[in-house]
Amino acid sequence: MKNLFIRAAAAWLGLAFVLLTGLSLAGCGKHKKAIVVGFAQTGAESAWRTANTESMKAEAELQGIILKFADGQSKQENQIRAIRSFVTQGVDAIVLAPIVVTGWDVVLREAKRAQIPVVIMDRKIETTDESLYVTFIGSDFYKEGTLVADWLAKNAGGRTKIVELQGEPGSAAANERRRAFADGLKNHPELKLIDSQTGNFRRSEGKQVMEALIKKHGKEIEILYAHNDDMALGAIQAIEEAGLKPGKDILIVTIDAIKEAVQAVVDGKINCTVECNPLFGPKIYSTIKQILRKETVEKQMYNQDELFDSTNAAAALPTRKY
Ligand code: GYE
Repeated sequence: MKNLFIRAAAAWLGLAFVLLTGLSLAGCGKHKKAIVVGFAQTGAESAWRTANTESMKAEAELQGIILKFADGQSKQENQIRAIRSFVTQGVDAIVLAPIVVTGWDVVLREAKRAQIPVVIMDRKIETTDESLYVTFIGSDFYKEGTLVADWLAKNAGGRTKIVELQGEPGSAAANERRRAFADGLKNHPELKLIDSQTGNFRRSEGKQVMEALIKKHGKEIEILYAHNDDMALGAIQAIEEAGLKPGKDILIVTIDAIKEAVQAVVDGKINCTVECNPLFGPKIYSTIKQILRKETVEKQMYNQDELFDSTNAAAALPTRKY
């Protein structure tokens, strides 16, 4: 009797043990530690940027990634401070959208020493040590500038005098879009850049600077090349307020292809906008997961972009996502 009781108790204990370990193992699987990513964003200077931030936040949520988001408010020192704090917090990976190309080596070395992988996104950096980041993911800005110049060469229709609204000085986006356009014009000596000023990728500054350019050059301006849609849309206000017709009196070519700009192409106020897709949160996180699994990834990954003008803007408009 006593024996039987001991055996039954032992059997129960054994069963309980198996159940408990099974449960806790299953629990481990379910509550696998979430990946923590620190993201140093430039700021919120444009519609492109807002769409990019939204893509990074929404996708993190979808994938169960904990995103620590730092808005740099258009200042490099804020971004540097954010990276330092990510290092102190011991995040699993850091994503940096560098506002300017230079000045990152010191802080990136701190991340490297802490063995935190860094993904550079959107804009490139210049560094003497390429091992300070794992990969770059973003658009090919040089190609974008080339597409604009080529489009103009074919469609300027006898117009020759160009003014340029540049993006943030020192940013990869402004540098490359400017350089590619200038290179493109070399093959078309009839096209002439008569002035070039920064509008910092912002709509209000695009308007102000265009006002000043119209005051300075008057009717001489035949073409406007803006490094992004926000500045082009600001400039359109200035052009209309000066009693001129955007898209007709002044041809307008720009970059980003935000929905509002594609609409302006349909309305005939912008003549061409080259896409720069900001919706690459999914690509960023899938790459981070590969890196954390110790897989090798390519050093540069470019997003696919296309061009919109009067031939395809109307068809594209309903499915534009940003
Ligand atoms: O074109 C502009 C934004 O770096 C690609 O920055 C980005 C640029 C984009 O403010 O609208």
